[in-house]
Amino acid sequence: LYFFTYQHDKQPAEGPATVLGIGTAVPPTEFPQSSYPDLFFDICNCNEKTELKAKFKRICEKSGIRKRHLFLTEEILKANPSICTYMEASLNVRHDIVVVQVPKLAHEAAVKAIKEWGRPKSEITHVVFATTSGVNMPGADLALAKLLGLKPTVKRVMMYQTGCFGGASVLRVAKDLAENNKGARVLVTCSEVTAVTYRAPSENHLDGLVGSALFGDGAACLIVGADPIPQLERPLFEIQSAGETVLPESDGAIDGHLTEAGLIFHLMKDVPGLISKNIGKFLNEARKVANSPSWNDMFWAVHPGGPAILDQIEEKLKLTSDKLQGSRDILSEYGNMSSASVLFVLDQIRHRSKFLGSSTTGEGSDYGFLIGFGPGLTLEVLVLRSVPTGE
Ligand code: WCA
Repeated sequence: LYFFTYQHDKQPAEGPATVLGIGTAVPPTEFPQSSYPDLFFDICNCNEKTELKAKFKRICEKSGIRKRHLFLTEEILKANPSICTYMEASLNVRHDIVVVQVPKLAHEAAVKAIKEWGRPKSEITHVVFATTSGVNMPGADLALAKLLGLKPTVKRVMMYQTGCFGGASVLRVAKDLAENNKGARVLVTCSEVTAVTYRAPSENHLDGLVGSALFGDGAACLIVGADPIPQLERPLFEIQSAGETVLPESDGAIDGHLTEAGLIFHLMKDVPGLISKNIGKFLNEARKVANSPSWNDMFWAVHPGGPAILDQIEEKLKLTSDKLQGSRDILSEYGNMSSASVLFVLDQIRHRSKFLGSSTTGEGSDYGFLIGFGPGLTLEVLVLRSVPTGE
């Protein structure tokens, strides 16, 4: 009977979806950015490409990254040379890695999120999972549910190939699930392992160099539910609204194609310009939900896609330098972890709030944005409300 328990009576919750726990995880091997160009060109047998290596060094120096964590160690790469050979058929090798590692890293993050939430995992009713690191049937959502030992009736949503905006999409979906199903507790996960995008340097793919300098591995997990049980569940943020748009004249600015040689990314140079030029209009609509506080009266969890994007948003919206510090901290310590990044940033903001002795989990602000962007160019924005810290 347990396997077939079916929920007939669907009632909406009373309050908004709230974040009740956050956990993150990264692979153990750290790669300092300062020594990465030597290591990368060595492993890929490309040391004779001196100009390309000098360009890669320039990109690394301007990346805003101190270190990244990657599953692909020198040892694993040496054992799998097809991954390090430009455009060689290698999808099978890459998939063998990510199909196992993506749910494994998600599991590590989920255990931490569930611990913070403090409730038994049998209370999890839904799983929402996004990754751009490989595809599989059944998906990473079921693999995670099995690793955690969730009940077989848990309702799953798997979102493959969203790219970097997936971190906001999972929360938009979780919000609808939590608010439309009384008592729902949604396990929300993004997990990315760059074994699918790792690519040897080539003069024919200069935007690939940018990816090789920026991308990192990581997983983040949040528990989302409405109407927290007093004393037993502690809200960290409320999700007030969620919206999505496609930026004008942005076709092809970021795209990715899954090929025999893995996932090939294309980035136009103008991505930072396209985002900063268009973001204000959409955010102006979104901030009406929060009674239109000024930009600097809000907290900002922005996907750290690259330092130029953060710099240009900061400049365009005249944000004070502390507003994007959470995003810069995560970029510096982990690189661009695609969908997982913005969830790491939200985690960092509540930790910063504690560190700074702020009055709310939003660094002292009541309202804030969580902003994801990626292929499309798609922009996803959530308006969040922080909670008092008691400081
Ligand atoms: C370039 C480019 C370019 C600059 N093409 N050359 C999916 C799965 C995963 O597992 C992980 C991740 C993902 C998905 C991730 C994404 O979707 S990322 C998309 C968002 N990110 C970006 O678009 C990167 C934004 N760019 C930057 O942050 C900076 O431009 C950058 C760190 C790359 C460089 O810093 P800069 O702009 O301050 O410096 P420069 O001097 O303008 O650029 C350094 C070099 O990089 C220049 O070459 P050179 O020879 O003159 O030194 C630029 O031409 C080159 N460059 N962007 C190809 N898109």
